Amino acid sequence: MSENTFYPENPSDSRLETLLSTEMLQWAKVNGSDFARLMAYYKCAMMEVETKFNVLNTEYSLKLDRNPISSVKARLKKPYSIIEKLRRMDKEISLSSLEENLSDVAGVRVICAFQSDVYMLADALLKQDDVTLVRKKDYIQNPKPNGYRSLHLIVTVPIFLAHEKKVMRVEVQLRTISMDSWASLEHQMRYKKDTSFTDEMAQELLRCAMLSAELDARMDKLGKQTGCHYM
Ligand code: 0O2
Repeated sequence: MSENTFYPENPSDSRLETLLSTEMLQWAKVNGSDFARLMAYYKCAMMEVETKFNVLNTEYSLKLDRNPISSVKARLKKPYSIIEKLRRMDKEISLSSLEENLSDVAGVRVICAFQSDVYMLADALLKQDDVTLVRKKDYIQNPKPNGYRSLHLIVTVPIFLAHEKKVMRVEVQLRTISMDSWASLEHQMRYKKDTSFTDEMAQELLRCAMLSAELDARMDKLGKQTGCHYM
């Protein structure tokens, strides 16, 4: 993963890029320093959540004698993607609109060993008294039609600045290694420009997602039998 994104940048339509960069230049002239400050707040919130998971991993590794978290990745949405998403949502391009309409400016992805770890860590995070759940989407219990699985949480956390406290939204994606491997390959294939994605390919990808789900379920069962799970 590059530092600032979950996935490598997508190849994009050059006309859209030109259009957006003109708009971004105008926007940056008016909002530059306020935008930088807001992004710094999101970055702080992202670091808070990342730390919370690192702390939980350390604590659970003592109880379980293994690491429930394989890796934690964090990213801030790029200005280009922020404007693109606001446009797609038909929302105003402004700082207040960004704060109001986007929940994934700060993102933390937690890759877990077992599927049961996903729920154990989500519960532990949501029990913390400075974390508030805004929205939960369980794509593990209810996978997307293409087979995508992950647990998505939108939470708010406070950040403590020199003279004020701000409450910021962060998107948390929790998934197993197997879910992550499927999602990252699917993402690469979806953005492959020169090949059209046929229905047959989509069906094959869905079958791969089902195999990955079966693998997670069987590993979870083995994990239980071998005493890997937290009781
Ligand atoms: P990036 O670079 O990962 O941030 P919302 O954000 O809730 O307004 P939406 O689309 O309802 O909009 O959010 P949802 O369904 O919770 O999913 C958003 C993110 O989940 C995506 O972010 C992906 O990271 C991931 N995701 C969702 N569906 C898929 C999928 O089918 N395949 C893969 N590989 N990832 C998926 P972004 O903004 O696409 O990018």
